Amino acid sequence: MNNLLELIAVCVERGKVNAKSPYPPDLKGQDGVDELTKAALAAGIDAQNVLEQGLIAGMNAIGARFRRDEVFVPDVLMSAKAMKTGMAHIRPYFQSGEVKRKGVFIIGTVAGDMHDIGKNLVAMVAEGGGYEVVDLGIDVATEEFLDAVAQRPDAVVGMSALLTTTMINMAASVRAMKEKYPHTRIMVGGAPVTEHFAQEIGADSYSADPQGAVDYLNAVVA
Ligand code: B1M
Repeated sequence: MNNLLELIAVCVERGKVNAKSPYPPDLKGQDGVDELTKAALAAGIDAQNVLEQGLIAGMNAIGARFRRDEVFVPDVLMSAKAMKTGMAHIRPYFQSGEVKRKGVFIIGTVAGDMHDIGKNLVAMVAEGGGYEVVDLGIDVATEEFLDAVAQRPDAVVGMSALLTTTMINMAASVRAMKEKYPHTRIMVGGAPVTEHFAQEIGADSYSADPQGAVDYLNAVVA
């Protein structure tokens, strides 16, 4: 049984979606996350364990390797695709309440900024880390962040900025959020953002990469 969970984790880490998928070449013809997740559930393995010890373990592994520059953006995208295939089998268990997510993470790229590749990676790795992700997209106005928190008051908020010009908008959004919802935790990131800047604008945390974002979520939510 544990062997199945380990296989799921390896397939998520390697981006092996299903048996038909030719990627990665050395796993061609072998079952992927799709078949293995189905098999694990059919074998009666607890869905929460399939999620945590299989799918999330695999995403954590790829997130850590990405942080160490051992793999690149396309590798993480393939892992996220594989993870999604497995999540489709777990979804009914979320709906029945049998499987729980760790918490809610609202994320968006700040106003005026259209860059979303990094933000999407953070969202995928956070989802892979066991969080429900509310992705507000790009060019997110302060009001949209505030509205999202009004609907999900327990959420942690993530803001991404890729332009030095939109870092100013990030500062404004953080300020407004802290005025209206002082207890809401805010994490910021994006290429020009620094730890120093995060502190200066009153954000609770800065993360340089997706795994750092998940580490922060685990520290404050779990
Ligand atoms: Co733009 N762009 N761009 N661009 N673009 C940059 C950012 C730039 C550095 C290029 C350059 O000049 N060398 C420059 C910014 C300069 C500056 O601000 N000082 C720039 C510019 C100027 C512009 C335009 C103004 C260009 C123009 O029109 N004249 C324009 C702005 C549009 C707008 O947003 N209003 C523009 C447009 C675009 C495209 C649309 C063409 C495209 C975006 C496509 C898309 O995102 N869908 C684009 C791209 C692709 C880039 C570069 C080449 C790559 C960005 C990227 O996706 N990196 C970029 C140059 C570069 O970085 N080499 C550039 C890969 C991604 C995985 O990394 O986003 O840093 P990153 O995310 C990382 C971390 O930062 C972190 O995790 C991710 C994974 O490690 N992270 C977080 C990100 N968000 C996080 C949030 C967190 C935690 C971690 O917690 C919440």
